[in-house]
Amino acid sequence: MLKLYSFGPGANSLKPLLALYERGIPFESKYLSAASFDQHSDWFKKINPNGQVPALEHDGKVITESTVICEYLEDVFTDYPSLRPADPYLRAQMRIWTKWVDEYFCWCVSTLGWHRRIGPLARSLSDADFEEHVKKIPIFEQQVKWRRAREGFPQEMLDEEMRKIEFSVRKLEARLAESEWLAGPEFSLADVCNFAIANSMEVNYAELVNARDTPHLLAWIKRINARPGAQKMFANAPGRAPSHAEVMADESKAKVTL
Ligand SMILES: N[C@@H](CCC(=O)N[C@@H](CS)C(=O)NCC(=O)O)C(=O)O
Repeated sequence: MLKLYSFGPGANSLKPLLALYERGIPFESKYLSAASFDQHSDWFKKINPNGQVPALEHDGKVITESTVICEYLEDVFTDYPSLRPADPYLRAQMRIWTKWVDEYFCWCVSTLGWHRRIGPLARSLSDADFEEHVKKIPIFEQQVKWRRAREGFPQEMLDEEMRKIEFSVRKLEARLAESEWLAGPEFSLADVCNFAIANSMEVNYAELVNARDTPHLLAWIKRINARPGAQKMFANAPGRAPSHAEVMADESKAKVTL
């Protein structure tokens, strides 16, 4: 039994989703709604006590951390096409890129995402409802992030994160100008994990990611979107998650099919 809990094909959830579709590994997909705070519900915290997606359930065991899940799938499902280069040097390059996403690229994009999306969601709640939700968040740092998003991140923090995003975009563009894929000649987990964060940048950071300034990055995003695995993943994605107001107006929308 292989089951992936995720928010659907975006950010950290996209990494194992795309790896599974690319490799053709059969699995059961369970989508959670961020707008309904499913990740902080008691039933999900029994699966991942951190209250975060993605989480993989395999034969009664739970694996968390998006990049670790991708590596686990490689270690266990060896009969399927691999997204890890066989050559040790190229595999090391792949890991340098996945580590970079997890430790740098993901964080700056995440802060701006929380500022733009989670802030309005958090402010749409009454003080009492907000405090009720925060109590259910298991990671202290995430509680702080929810509070910060609600009250507004300090401008100097947003400026610094934007500087890091610009640096990240330039770094990806430079690498993709010299190589078709990030870790070398083959499509690998390096591409999967960076694509998870970069895919929406043409829309969310159009001033940085566009045909004039980052033609190679844009072509790479389009190449990955055109792959059969990605197409299948997006075709099977859940519809737009209902907004918090919609969930409040109609409780049935808050339910997740489990
Ligand atoms: N390091 C973790 C981060 C997981 C994470 O940040 N998940 C986000 C979605 S991309 C989440 O569940 N956010 C909801 C929350 O923290 O309330 C990973 O790579 O899996």
